[in-house]
Amino acid sequence: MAQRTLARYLTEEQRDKGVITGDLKFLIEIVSRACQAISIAIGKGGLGGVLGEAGSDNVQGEAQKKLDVLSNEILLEANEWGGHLAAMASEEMDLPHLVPNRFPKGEYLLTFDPLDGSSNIDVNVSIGTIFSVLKCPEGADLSTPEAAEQAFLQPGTAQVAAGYAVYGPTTLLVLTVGDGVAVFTLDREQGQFVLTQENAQIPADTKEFAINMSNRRFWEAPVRRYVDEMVAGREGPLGKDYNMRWVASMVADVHRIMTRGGIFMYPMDEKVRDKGGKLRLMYEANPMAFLVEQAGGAATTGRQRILEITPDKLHQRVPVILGSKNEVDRVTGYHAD
Ligand code: P6P
Repeated sequence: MAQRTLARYLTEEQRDKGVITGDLKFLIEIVSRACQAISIAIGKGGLGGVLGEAGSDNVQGEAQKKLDVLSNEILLEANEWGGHLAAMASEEMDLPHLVPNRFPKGEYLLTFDPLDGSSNIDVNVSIGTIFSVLKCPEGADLSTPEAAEQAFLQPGTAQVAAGYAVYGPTTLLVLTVGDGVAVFTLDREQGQFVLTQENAQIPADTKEFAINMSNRRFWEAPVRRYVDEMVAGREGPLGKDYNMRWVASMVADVHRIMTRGGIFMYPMDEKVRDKGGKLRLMYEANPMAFLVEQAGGAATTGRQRILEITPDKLHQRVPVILGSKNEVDRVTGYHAD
C-alpha cells in the first residue's frame, strides 16, 4: 500500500474532511520541513560545530545552546515568507516576531519551543520541538511586537493545531488538528514524514510516573502524597507497583506517555512558585495538553484544566500534570481535598 505521507494526511483532513484550511495545511507542512532541517543539524552533533553554549541568555534567563539559536532561526526563516502567518512567538525571544512587511500576512499565529530539553543536547539524549497554532483575532494590533503580544493571549482551547517533533533514534512528528493524534516517522531517504500511527490513544491507567524526584521537599502536599503512594507500591493504598522515568526532555517524556501511557508531572514547587511554575503555557503546556486530550488523556495544573487557562502574558509558566486520565484525575482530586 502506498505510504501515507504528512502531505496526504493533511490533504485528507483539509479536502476530504474539511477539518482544516489550505493555509493551515501549508503551515504545518512548512513547520515539518523546519523540523527536518533541525533534525539534520542535531544529527551532525560535534561534526557540525553546533554543540555547546551560544554565549547568550534567552528571555527565560537560561543560557542558550548554539542549537537553541539555530533551531529558532530555522523556524523563523521557514515560516515568515509563506503568507499563512500573522506573527510568531518563541521561547527564545522576548517579544513576538512579526511577519516582515515585504511578505504577505495570513490568519494564523504560531508559537514554539524550538528545541526543548536542550540541556540534553550535549549528552546525546532525545530532545524536541514543540509548536502550537492559533488563529489571529480579527482586528488584532500587530503594529509592533509589544502590541502583538495581546493577540497570542488565548486559552489553549482556541488552538487549531499542535504538535511536537522528537529527535531520538528516529525523528517523529506527532500532530493533532483536533481530529485525533497522528504519528509520522521521518523517512530520511525520501526526506518526508510518513504516517506510522493514526489515532494514538493514551491508556486511562498506568504504572509509570515521570517527575524530578529531587524536588520532593519543594512539592505541595497533594503531590507528595500521590508520589509517596506510588512509591509505596502494592503494599500501599494504590495496591500496585509503579515504575519511574525522568528524561528531563518534556517531549521525550510526553512521547513515552503517548506511546504506552503514564503520568508526567512538573507540579508547582517552592523553587518556581514566584514564576508560576517551571513549564511555559503557550508553547509547552498548551500544545502538549491539546495532544494528550486528543489521545484520551487529561492535563491539569492540579487545580484546573490547562486548556482553559486564559494567559495574561506570553511567557507565562504553569504547573503541569498530564497523561493517563485516571491517574491525572486522582492527583487532581487530591488537590481538592
Ligand atoms: P528539570 C527542559 O529544560 C524542560 O523545560 C522540560 O523539557 C523538562 O521536562 C524540564 O525542563 C526538566 O526540568 O528541573 O528536571 O531539569
